[in-house]
Amino acid sequence: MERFYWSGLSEEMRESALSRPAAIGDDKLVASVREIMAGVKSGGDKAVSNYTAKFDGVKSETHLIPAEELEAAWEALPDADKTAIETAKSNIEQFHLAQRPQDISVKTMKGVYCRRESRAIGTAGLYVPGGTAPLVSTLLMLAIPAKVAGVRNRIVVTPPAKDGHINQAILAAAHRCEVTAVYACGGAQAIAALAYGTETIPKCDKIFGPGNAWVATAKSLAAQEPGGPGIDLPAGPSEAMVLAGRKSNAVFVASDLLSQAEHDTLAQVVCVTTSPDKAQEIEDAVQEQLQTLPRKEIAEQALEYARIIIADSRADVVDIVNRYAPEHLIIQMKDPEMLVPKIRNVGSIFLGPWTPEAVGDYASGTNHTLPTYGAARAYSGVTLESFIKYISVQRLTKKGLKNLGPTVERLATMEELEAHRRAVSLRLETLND
Ligand code: HSO
Ligand code: ZN
Repeated sequence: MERFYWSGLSEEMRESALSRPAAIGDDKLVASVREIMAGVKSGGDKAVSNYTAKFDGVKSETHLIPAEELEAAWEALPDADKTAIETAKSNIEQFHLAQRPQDISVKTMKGVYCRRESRAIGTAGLYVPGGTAPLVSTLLMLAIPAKVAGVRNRIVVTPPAKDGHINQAILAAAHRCEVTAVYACGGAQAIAALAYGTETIPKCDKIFGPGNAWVATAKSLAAQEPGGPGIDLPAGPSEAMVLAGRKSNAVFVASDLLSQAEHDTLAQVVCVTTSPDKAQEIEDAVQEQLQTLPRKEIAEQALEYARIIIADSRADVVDIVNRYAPEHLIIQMKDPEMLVPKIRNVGSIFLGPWTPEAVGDYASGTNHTLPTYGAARAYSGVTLESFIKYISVQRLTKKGLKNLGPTVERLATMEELEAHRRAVSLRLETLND
């Protein structure tokens, strides 16, 4: 892990100490993704099949997985796996159910009534990554809130493995979470299919889920098109920042750093500590645990971008967190709760030694679809509200228009929009008769 002493760094060096490895938005990548998307837009299912053959090495005419296959996958799942899915599902459901929005109704003036009501979006496209680690938990994190929010069509896409199959646990969880349909396709072509619709894959109103640079780029390009779908947030390669105090358990800290590093060669882990001795202890623990990890090679590559930053004070620690805006923040320092109010930019926070980041990834109840790459400065992670839109409704009584009308007439005159003024004046005249 590259080591930095924060107080000795210039502004420029601080920026570079907190820079990210992955290059989203790279010109060549954008051009390739654009081409794939145009291909799917004009070629539909056939184009999706061609790209699936090209990129995933899987030949198949159809992508829809029959509902019976989903049910069979659930039935065949070992009981212990079923129980784990049920427990995670129950916790995720509880936390997202509690997020149901309240309608708002306000009388802003006598006779002027304004309300806000919520509506679920109609069709949600849910991207579940496959690749080296098929993420059954991502299916839970997207499908459960979509259902709780009342989204009618919950469409899952997920890339097939080289043998053409989809991970059985993903299919089983899809059945248990009652998704509308699962399609075996991934990458930019799957996002394009959700954005434009094909003969078999429905066009979606909003696309959700994390993915590699191709998926993230396709999502943002789709969202930029006129009439294109909404997207949840820019979620790229995973990242974690761990804050370690003088007395923190180096083994625990190392395990959290590695649990992010094993995701992706482009994942980034950063440890911030106020203790140089602890920094060494943590680095040693990382090396020791790394040796026995089945995904050692991936984690090792990710560790090339890993940083360990030594800060002089808790105030500097907070400054580092807010500058970096990590997807996950694990606080293993004294009085972790005291730091929370000072932290502005982060996806999700994990407090104390008994809250490994992995609990939020799977089953505590919070959502693991979180903003990466500093997007936590402007975005929240997926919540129930991500699946909901708000509409406003207003009603004025005669008295209300008498009260408010002159204000609107005046403002319309200021903007020189005569038709607007008249829409009020004509009515007020009838009231004066
Ligand atoms: N840490 C990942 C989520 C995940 N981890 C899924 C394990 N499975 C991104 O937040
Ligand atoms: Zn994870």
